[in-house]
Amino acid sequence: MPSQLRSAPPRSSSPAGRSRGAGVRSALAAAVLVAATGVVTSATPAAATPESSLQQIVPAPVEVTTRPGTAFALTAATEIRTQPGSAEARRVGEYLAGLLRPSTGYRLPVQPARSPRGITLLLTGADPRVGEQGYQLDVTPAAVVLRARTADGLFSGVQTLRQLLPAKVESPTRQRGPWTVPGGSVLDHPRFGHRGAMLDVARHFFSVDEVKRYVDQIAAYKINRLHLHLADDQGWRIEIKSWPNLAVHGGSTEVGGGPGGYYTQEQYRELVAYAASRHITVVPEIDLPGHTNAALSSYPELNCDGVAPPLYTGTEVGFSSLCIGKEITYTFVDDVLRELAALTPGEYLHIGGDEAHATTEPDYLTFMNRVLPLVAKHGKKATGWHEFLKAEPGAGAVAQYWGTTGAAPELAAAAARGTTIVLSPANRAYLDMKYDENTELGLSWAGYVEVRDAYDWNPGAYLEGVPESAIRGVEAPLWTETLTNSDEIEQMAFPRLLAVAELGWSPASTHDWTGFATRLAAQGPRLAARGVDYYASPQVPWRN
Ligand code: TNX
Repeated sequence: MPSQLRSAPPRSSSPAGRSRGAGVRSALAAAVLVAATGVVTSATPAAATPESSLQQIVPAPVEVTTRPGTAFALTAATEIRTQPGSAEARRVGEYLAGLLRPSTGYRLPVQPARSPRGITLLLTGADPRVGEQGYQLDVTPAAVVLRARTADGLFSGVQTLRQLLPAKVESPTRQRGPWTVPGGSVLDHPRFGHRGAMLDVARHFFSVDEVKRYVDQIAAYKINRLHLHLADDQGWRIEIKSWPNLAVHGGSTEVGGGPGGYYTQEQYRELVAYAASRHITVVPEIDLPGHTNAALSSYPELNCDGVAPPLYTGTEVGFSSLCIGKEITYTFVDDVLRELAALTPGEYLHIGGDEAHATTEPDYLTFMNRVLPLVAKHGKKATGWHEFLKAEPGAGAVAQYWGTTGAAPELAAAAARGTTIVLSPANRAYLDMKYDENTELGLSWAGYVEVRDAYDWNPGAYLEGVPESAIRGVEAPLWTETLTNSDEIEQMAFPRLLAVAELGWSPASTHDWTGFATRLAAQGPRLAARGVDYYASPQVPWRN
């Protein structure tokens, strides 16, 4: 271990009032470091010694081969070449160029590949082991060649490639080179198909631009699902044309009484398209039948007593329920799901189902048994918080586990029926839990979640009696009772999101806390260069 490793976090240079996160933007200047792994030891004749290493990638790849002493140099003359005839590959090439142009200042023209020179993105010739989402990356002094079977795979490979360039490549402003990529190869593919992040835009509303910013950051770590929690007691955030008051009234406030807001259908489509351009599928959630005060406040007829409650700006859960016995409830849900399905290209609609403490058990079952077929009627599959398993949704449904023990017999029974599971254990994956007793933001009902807690568990063996084959993947939810802007989102999400991303992507054989912490340290300057004010956990040997 290099002697400059330290166990204390770098001190914050953040403005007053932002002390909670120990912001580390200041670390950037000092962050241009030689890799800790010692792979690259001598300068190459062709290029300067790379600052980055194939051993530092997050999430850890399946197979890495280093070729010490060799490197590729990105220069003003470098071109990006993509699979001839593929618009998708070209778009990934344009995305890569968009990442590299601001800091390098190079033109990096994107054109069809004729020969593998410069940086070449191909949909042919990949090792079959890469599967549908993986990639193969070869870096020689002559070229960087990225191969995959799909554009998803190329996109993931691009995320690896950017980590092989110096950290300052992430800067939004022009930096001085050299821009050297260490020589070697990567063969990579994900452990799980679902690598999710959830953002609660209901407790506090976040603008389209704030959500896009989050999308860009999660995409860098190969997250491929964005679950948007679009409706809760405190706010309804999506325009529904057949029930306009949901957004206009139900979206008009948030926790603490702020102005709230909602996405027009056009804005939501824009968000979905933006996420798709980062190879991320949006999974929209309308939480039902509880967590519905904003809807109940918007339409008196949805209440059993016909009286609309006031809007709610507190943070209690479990006090609201749609009226299970009224037919109009199902007309309402049908309309909402129809409109949402039409706006959402992804396969899944999330119908919530959690913490329905104000709904009796028989009513809950009645409700779910009416609503599950509505999801199917609109051409989608249902996903829900694990409580919805009480209604025994059919094979094809996905349950999202948010418990904290892993002991959940109903999950094992559901898995045996063909239900698959996304894991979001609250004491591991909840990004809104405080890191420790000094964290100002966040909650602590599931305990403190330090970086090591977020990393040190095995999704494949977490749920008692559930085989890894029933696990679709992992998801890190970010609830926003205490969070109001991108800076606060980032302090809670980073660096823990990287832990969950790695659990979702990397083979179990790479799991090692010390190794992860070292690789995470190398991500610090990258996050900082992107302007992400991450929490400098004392568990991570940040280098500065
Ligand atoms: C539980 S876990 C909730 C949310 C809260 C969150 C706060 C789950 C499905 N529901 O309503 O926002 O805790 O951590």
